[in-house]
Amino acid sequence: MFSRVLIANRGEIALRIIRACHELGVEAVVVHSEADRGAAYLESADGAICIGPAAAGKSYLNIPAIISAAEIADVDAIHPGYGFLAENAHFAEVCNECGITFIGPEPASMRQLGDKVAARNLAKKARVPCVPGSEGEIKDEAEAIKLANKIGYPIILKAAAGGGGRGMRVAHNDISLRKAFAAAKTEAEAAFKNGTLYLEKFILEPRHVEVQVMADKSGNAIHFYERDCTIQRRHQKLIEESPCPVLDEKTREELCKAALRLIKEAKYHNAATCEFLLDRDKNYYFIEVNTRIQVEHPVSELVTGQDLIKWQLKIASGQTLDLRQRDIRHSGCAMECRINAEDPARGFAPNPGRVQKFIVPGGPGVRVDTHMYQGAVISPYYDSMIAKLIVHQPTREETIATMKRALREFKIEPIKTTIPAHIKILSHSLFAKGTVDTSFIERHMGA
Ligand code: MV4
Repeated sequence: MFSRVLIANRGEIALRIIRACHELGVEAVVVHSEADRGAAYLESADGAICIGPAAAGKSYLNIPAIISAAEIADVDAIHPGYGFLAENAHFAEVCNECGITFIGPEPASMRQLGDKVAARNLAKKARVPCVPGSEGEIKDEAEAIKLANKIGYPIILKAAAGGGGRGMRVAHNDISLRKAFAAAKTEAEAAFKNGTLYLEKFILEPRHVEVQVMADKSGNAIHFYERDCTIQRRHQKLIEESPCPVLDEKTREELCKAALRLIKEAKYHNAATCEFLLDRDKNYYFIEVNTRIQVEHPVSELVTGQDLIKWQLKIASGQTLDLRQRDIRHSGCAMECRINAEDPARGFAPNPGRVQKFIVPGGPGVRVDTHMYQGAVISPYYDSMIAKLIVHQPTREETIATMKRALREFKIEPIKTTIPAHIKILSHSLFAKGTVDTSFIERHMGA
């Protein structure tokens, strides 16, 4: 195991990684920006190094500054958390070249899966169902129109370098496809410096279901079941849960095994999430792989009793995943509500400022992952997520009841948060039935 790890992240995930390090007897040094100077979570670390100004480009995305901090702190490894540099293959490469282990996959795996066209081809090779669509890149409008007429409208154009909903365009006929193609290409070139597009049939009213996977360097790969992340707003997940409330046992097992085939085909190591769309007939289609630990990983930790961050550290240090798939049992239901400092009355605009009151819920079945406290200042420079409220209970009904109770216990003032929105969603009969799709927020949560 490593002696000392540098955490190239901030906030709740930095604290989550510090805790995992300490449970493994590893020292944790954390980098921070000028805006995060004095933050409480830094006190839990064994060292804190300021790497630059508040703007992420000058601090949390500043590779030379982070590598310098790693050299000064004399760490063995760097954990990138999620966001920032977590899926930056160049950063992983620089770490490895400096003799510092990047806690995550090899740069080549990250590059391959970061290219959604390559990931799709890999999935097909592993006999993982993909959405009907193009074989590879769609070069021009004529090719797009030809294929769209073959598979049938509506279709969706996606950027090969995209993901998470950026650079996507839906088209319902030849005319809208021409416009969509030009717009998607321009957007992809501007956002990713890569205008490569591919085409898929547009799945109507899908659910978003993802499988948590972990693979070691000796060829062992294990899944930690699925998470349903259907409750989203503008591609921002709001609520995640496990199990997916509409999956039957047989489809669940098939889906999880498909994810494992893909990860093995990619010769992938460390934590990954395979994303799928689930249509109304319960068909699942692979869409993309995330090569990082995700925000919602605690949901899978609670239903399996495993510590995924500790597994990341163990695998990166060369240890084997000495677990058998049958040892990973799924128990009960877990759900996570993302508490964001946003004002629902202002279209969920970020709502930074000083937290005067911060009363955290607790009691049976409740986990709160946060770096916030009374008197803390929420910076306008970073993501607005300030806490994750995660509940685990035997049944979905009990989980929802505990979550509502915990949401009401959670007092954050005077900052506006997503807590009232969560109470509203959890009180909706469609959510209780579990028969929502990805348009739920837009359709049922208006004003
Ligand atoms: C799709 C789709 C329908 N058909 N692909 C959005 C995020 C990105 N990971 C993939 N996304 C979608 N891809 C096909 N072929 C619909 C979405 C989508 C969506 C997916 C999951 C959760 C919320 C969503 C909201 C809008 C669109």
